[in-house]
Amino acid sequence: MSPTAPGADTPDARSIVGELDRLAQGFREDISALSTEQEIRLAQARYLGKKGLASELMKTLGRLPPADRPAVGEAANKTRAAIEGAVATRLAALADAALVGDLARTIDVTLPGRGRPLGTLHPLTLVRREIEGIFAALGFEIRTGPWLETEWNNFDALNTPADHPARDMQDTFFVEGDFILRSHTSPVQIRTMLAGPPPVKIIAPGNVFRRDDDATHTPMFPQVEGLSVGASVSFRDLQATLFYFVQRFFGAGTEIRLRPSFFPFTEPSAEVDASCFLCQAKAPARATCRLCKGSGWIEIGGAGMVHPNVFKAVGYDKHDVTGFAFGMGLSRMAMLKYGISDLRLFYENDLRFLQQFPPG
Ligand code: 2NL
Repeated sequence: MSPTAPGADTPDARSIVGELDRLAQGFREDISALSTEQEIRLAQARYLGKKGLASELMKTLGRLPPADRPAVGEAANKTRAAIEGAVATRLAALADAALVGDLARTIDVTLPGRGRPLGTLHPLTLVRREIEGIFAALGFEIRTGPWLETEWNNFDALNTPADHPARDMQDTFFVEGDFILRSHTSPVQIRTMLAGPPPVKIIAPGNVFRRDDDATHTPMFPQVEGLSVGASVSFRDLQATLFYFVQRFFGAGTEIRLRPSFFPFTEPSAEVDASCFLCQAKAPARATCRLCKGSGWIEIGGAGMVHPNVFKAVGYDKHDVTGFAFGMGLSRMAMLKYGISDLRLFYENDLRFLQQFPPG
């Protein structure tokens, strides 16, 4: 059979051109219903891809009489161009529609941004920082030390003999090995004096541990102790230091009062009171004051002159130096300052409580 003879499986140019035209028309109809770029690209591949409808049609080209081939080739190019054009038009229309949608959405640029909840500082942290700042202004350096201590640093060096009741198993946490949990921050001062010569002027804030657990005691509590040792540090210096502290912490006009007391590590020793900042210790408010209970004074800590045996323990010569020391509980200071009535609030982490305090 000659290649030009008509027959059932012989393609003819006119019908192929017609097919190509219908292909382009069919494609336009197909994609009018599509709304994503991915769908449109898939449809494009179905028509123009290697195994697409147009390619299948072009495979018959080789069996056409040579004279007919240019016309079919031209029709194929037109179909390809028509399909590609339709894709471009449809994609541009989709992009326009998306932009119109974006522009139509009203944005109120004057609205405030989404807020981020800001954390607050724990009242014990606030009070510790405030106290640190007050003593720093007087030239005290801030020193800290480990919670696990030797009995020597915590007791022996502080003139607290082995048979002293404070060393009892009932009061102190004993830990495996030869360690205890420090019962005050005094070992920080002992370490500082052991590490170098006088003068020493430091405050030691930190957590301490005692075997107590009731409505007014927690087994761990924060404390601040202070120590000033030098060639001629006097009891008057102690008074002046405490006076400056209460003026700044409780307000100008606050007085101090020292009452005789006893600690193994100081001689003489005193309990330290501040005049009541709520009723100003004045009649008639004082009579019904819930804070000082009518006394006009509130206890804030203890103090005294460093005992000679403490100097002996750290290798300082008691003829060269004198010193004062003091200690106070941070929970008590925070309760006084912020009017907190229950010790447990400090350790429950109740946000309704914590969020009442300012951030840093
Ligand atoms: C209180 C009483 C006090 C000290 C702590 C101290 C430290 C050294 C030498 C001498 Cl290294 N004394 N510390 C002195 C007197 C009182 O604390 O009521 N604390 C809450």
